[in-house]
Amino acid sequence: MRVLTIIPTYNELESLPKTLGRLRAAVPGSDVLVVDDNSPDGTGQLADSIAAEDKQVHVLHRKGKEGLGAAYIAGFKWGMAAGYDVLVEMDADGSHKPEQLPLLLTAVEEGADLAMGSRWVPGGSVVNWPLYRQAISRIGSTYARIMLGVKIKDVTGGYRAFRRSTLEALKLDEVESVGYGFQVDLAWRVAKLGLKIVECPITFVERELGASKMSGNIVVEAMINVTKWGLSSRWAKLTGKKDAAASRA
Ligand SMILES: Nc1nc2c(ncn2[C@@H]2O[C@H](COP(=O)(O)OP(=O)(O)O)[C@@H](O)[C@H]2O)c(=O)[nH]1
Ligand SMILES: [Mg+2]
Repeated sequence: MRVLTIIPTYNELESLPKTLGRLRAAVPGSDVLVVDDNSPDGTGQLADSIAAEDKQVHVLHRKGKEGLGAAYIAGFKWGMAAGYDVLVEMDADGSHKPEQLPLLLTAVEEGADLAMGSRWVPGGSVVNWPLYRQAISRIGSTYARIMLGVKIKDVTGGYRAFRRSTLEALKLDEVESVGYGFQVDLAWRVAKLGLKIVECPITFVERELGASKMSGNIVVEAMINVTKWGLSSRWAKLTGKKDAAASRA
């Protein structure tokens, strides 16, 4: 299996080299694509200098900050065009331990169409994560689970390994959500296709360096979208009509 780990970056100058070093040591077989949104702090240039020394590291430069979702979609397209079999999502800030990537890759090897790192299954945990962030994550995941009828425990999590065929089955160009909404959107689309999703327990460690790009707007957008998708798919079931929101998948 040819594996590409995609790392989106926005102002991750301090974290990126550490995360890259750990990833290359933990899973030397995985190539890496850094997707930088023209970070003002020079993360993109730093990534270029690392890529110049390491043939397995690549950098995709984007014009400006367009959000996590847009960065991942550009990264997925790049990876699919380059022929990778598995495409991994990983944060730059060290929250997703590179040392736990083999758990996700093994799940895909054993048949998962999407392996998701999960904080909220037995064995999963969070370290140094503020209580309010834990509350947002748990409440958001529970709400999405009920609204959308998916079984996934950690539906906003962003440590994932997609089988290439899974991404090919999704209509990536129709995905517009950002932030957490993007992660929920993708997971829901995979679930609706009836593909095999496996949650693997991970230890999520709060970043030690740099600042979070999470904002209240991102949380509100995710909540509104989950409500819209959930209501629209219920309405479609009740009326027997095709679900406009659901049929996007
Ligand atoms: N390219 C790109 N990366 C982003 C953007 N927003 C966030 N990221 C990256 O996405 C990852 C997760 O963001 P982070 O701020 O750690 O969110 P948190 O963990 O929820 O607090 C990090 O690697 C960020 O640098 C964006 O607009 N563009
Ligand atoms: Mg983070």
